[in-house]
Amino acid sequence: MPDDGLIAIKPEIAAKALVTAERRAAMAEQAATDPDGFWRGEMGRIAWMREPTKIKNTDFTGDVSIKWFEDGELNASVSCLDRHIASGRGDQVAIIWEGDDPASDSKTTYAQLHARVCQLANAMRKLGVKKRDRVCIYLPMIVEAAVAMLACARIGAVHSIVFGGFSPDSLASRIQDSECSLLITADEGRRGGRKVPLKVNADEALKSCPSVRNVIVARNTGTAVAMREGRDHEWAALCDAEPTQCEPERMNAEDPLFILYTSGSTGKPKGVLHTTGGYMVWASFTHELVFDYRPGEIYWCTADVGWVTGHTYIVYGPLANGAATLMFEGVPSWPDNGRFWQVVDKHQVNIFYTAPTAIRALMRDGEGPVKKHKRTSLRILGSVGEPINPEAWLWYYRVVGDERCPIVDTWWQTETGGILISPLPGAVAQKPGSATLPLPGVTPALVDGEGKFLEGATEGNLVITDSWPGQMRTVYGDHPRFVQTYFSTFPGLYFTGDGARRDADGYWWITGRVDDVINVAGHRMGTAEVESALVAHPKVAEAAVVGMPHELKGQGIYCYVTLNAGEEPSDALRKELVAWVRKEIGPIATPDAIQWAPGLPKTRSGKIMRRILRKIAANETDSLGDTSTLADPTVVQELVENRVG
Ligand code: 6R9
Repeated sequence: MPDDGLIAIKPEIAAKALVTAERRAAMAEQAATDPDGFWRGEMGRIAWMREPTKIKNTDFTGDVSIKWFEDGELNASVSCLDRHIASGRGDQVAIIWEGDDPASDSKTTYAQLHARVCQLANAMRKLGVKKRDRVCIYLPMIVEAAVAMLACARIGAVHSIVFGGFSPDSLASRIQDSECSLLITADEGRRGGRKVPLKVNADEALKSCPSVRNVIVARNTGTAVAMREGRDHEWAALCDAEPTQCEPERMNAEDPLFILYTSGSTGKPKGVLHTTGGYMVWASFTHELVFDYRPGEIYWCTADVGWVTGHTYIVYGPLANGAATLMFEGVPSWPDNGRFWQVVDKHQVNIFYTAPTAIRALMRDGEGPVKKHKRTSLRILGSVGEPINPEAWLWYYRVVGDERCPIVDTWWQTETGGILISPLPGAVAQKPGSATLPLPGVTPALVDGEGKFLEGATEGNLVITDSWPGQMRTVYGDHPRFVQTYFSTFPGLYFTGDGARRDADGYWWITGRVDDVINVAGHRMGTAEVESALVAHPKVAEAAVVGMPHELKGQGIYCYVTLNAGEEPSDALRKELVAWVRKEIGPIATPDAIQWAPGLPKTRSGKIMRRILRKIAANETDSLGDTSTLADPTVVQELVENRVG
């Protein structure tokens, strides 16, 4: 089959699909011609305390202002909990938790989850946490993570989750940026049989975080950890005696729900801010449509709640839709590489959503570990985080899904709040490697370097021409940076930072970032962050970091390092620098290659020419292009000769 070959919509899926091709077309048409009418029709998917009368009020020009449902009032936790209980679904399972250790699991019903959320919310109020206060969550993949998110939402506090794999420094800078007053963490996390010292990391981070007045510590592994008197509280001791009811805060639709830090091409990670009404509508809408979700189905997204995928598609989307959402603490390869499929059978998972990097890693081990498990419960398979290469797509489709399950390749970003481009299982024929078509209400376009719209089958910069309810509203504390980052490259358009191709059928193929952001195993990283970690080392004078093709991770981290005068390159120093970056940022930023660079290719104005460095890292040294504008073209030859790998 050619890469572009269509895989037809499955008749058995289409016959029962929530959204058929005709319905999708009608929705897209209405969303385009009458957005207010369309979204007024969709907003009822969440619970409002006061129904909005104003729907869309957005402007991508000037100061950029994005408001949806602006006079509506609601509480996100009510949409995820109370109303399901009110409609008699309190005893239904909300969260299926599967531990890192295959022998440990648990089920939490909607009623139980509601009670735990209320208890924590009451405890947080007693600690003085108020509406709009920021709360940092640094937790492993345990039920407490969802409880903490929803408890924040309950009292109107803004959560900022920091991935448990981040270092104390990364945690500290995120806490400082949004001046969190409370940190919720655990003694330790577990991953692949190993332990992650969360409380130890948190204590280290808090040395430079004076804003944090209280710390709540969940017991996970039970390891003894230091507890500072007056600041640190045991979760159970704090919550167990609290009432299991808690009055939800009335929030305006545009009040913030959460901040999530993400990497950009320059500077420190940005605090992406999402608000309540539009985000919740988008989370529910996309979760239901893209996964063709039906009440009673078991749904599993393998992401970590530390990433946006975990926010929207483990917690808010599935719980808003009353789903049973599976939370997995472990990794795909432990105790063995059949773990995903063993969990699928054990919990009879119907919808499974993971990342290409996991699929590629499992593909390497062949069909055996997959075929050992039945997987007959599976109905829909999803992919997210990076472009999925057609080989991995086909393997996922044939081996994991037995050619029975449609694959939804979902393109979106932390900034977009939820999925923007993806097939709908019963409405869009698929092409391996293509995210296919935009969801109703989403208007992608391609522009050239000058911002001129490109028509027809072509490739260019991916922009979105108009707002959708789940869009980020600002960069926390820095609105000018929001405008500058997303709306200044192509004025009046939201620039995604991605490149894309549109084929003759109008299908979208995301080609990857066109800026200095790299995507390592589905994790976004700014090359500037790795560079600043490297130059912080006392022996390093200068560093340039680029992405390089990597078989499993999609992209690997390739670092060019210039040492201070008098310092000698050595294998020991190389190892030291790798360990240094891991410590500064976290294990996800582990460099894959370090090349000693006596000089870097710079223009006469001193700009590093990354285009050349990318080519060398990718071993495409016969197509380096024009090097005549370099201040010293000879450095290129030196770098080519001493390429690593
Ligand atoms: C949800 C998430 C966003 C960047 C995005 C793009 C890449 C995500 C993709 C994809 C191709 C897909 N990306 N999904 N590329 N096909 N289906 O991953 O958010 O961590 O902010 O990353 O990831 O490059 O710009 P985030």
